[in-house]
Amino acid sequence: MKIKKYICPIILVLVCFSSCKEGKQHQNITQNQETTKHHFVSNFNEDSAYLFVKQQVDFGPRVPGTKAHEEAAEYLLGKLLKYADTAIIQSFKARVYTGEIFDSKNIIGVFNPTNRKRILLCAHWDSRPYADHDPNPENKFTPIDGANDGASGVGVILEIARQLSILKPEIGVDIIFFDMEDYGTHKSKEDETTTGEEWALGSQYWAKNPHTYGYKAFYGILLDMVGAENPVFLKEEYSMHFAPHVIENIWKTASNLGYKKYFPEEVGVPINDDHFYINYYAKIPTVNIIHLDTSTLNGSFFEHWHTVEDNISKIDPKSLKVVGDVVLTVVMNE
Ligand code: AHN
Ligand code: ZN
Repeated sequence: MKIKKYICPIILVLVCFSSCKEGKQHQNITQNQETTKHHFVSNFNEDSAYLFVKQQVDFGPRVPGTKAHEEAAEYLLGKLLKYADTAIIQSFKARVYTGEIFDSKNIIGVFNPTNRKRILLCAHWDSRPYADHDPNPENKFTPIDGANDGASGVGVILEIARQLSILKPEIGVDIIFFDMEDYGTHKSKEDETTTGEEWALGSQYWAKNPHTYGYKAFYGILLDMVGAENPVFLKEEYSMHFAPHVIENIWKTASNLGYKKYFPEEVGVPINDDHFYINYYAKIPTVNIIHLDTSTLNGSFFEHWHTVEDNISKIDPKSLKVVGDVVLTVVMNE
């Protein structure tokens, strides 16, 4: 009896091994083809993405006109030169709401420059010069680290760039790190002349003067504040207006990956952010993946938005992984 018990499964395995060998091999090939086409498995590394966020924050607040801003630009260009096929800096002068003019830099990396099918991935790399939403009045003119507001999106995209340098897909991918997103009017200085166009100066410049003449992409994805603990990404309203098909693709991918809790089927408020100008001037359908949790106290953005608390301690590698997996999978499934 004892012997029978052991022999039976072995015989079964042997019989199956010889008789099903051909069929099984065939099945494997079909599965592999499907794997590369529709079931890409993301190896996005959250520790690597976290390090990319920390390295930016370690320069200090990346406020235009400061040494930290200059050093961070060098760092970001170096990373894109390493991972992409080419990388360039688009220099421009930006006039902010105070009338001051700053030398500014959009930092751009290009994968597969000759492919006409392209996707644009972007985030802003500057950090806000003032914590004007800080509850402590003493902090209201203190520059912020912008670990979440700025560095998180850039960190996720740098890790995607590193993954693409390994995966080498055929699709064209352009990465743009926009400067001068966050130099908008200080809360205490808003008046009837404030329009909202004081923000997102880097994307406004690029959308009117793209780095290549007549630049087009199939669609764009902007990341903004993607690194806080337990983020909720609602379907931001401008994104729904300009690029509903991109939203549906991203939210479906997130659901397939088991990330529905972070990407619920819910529409959020419109946000005046870089993607608006890419849609409006460059006419590239672009969505904003932005932490918009209507259940939080301050209405929509993440809790420590434009406060001195937006530092590295608020970054959760798990959140970087969620967003990185989703965006990398969307790109690789194209
Ligand atoms: C305003 O609320 C004016 N802009 C939101 C865009 C933004 C600022 N994202 C990060 N910082
Ligand atoms: Zn901001």
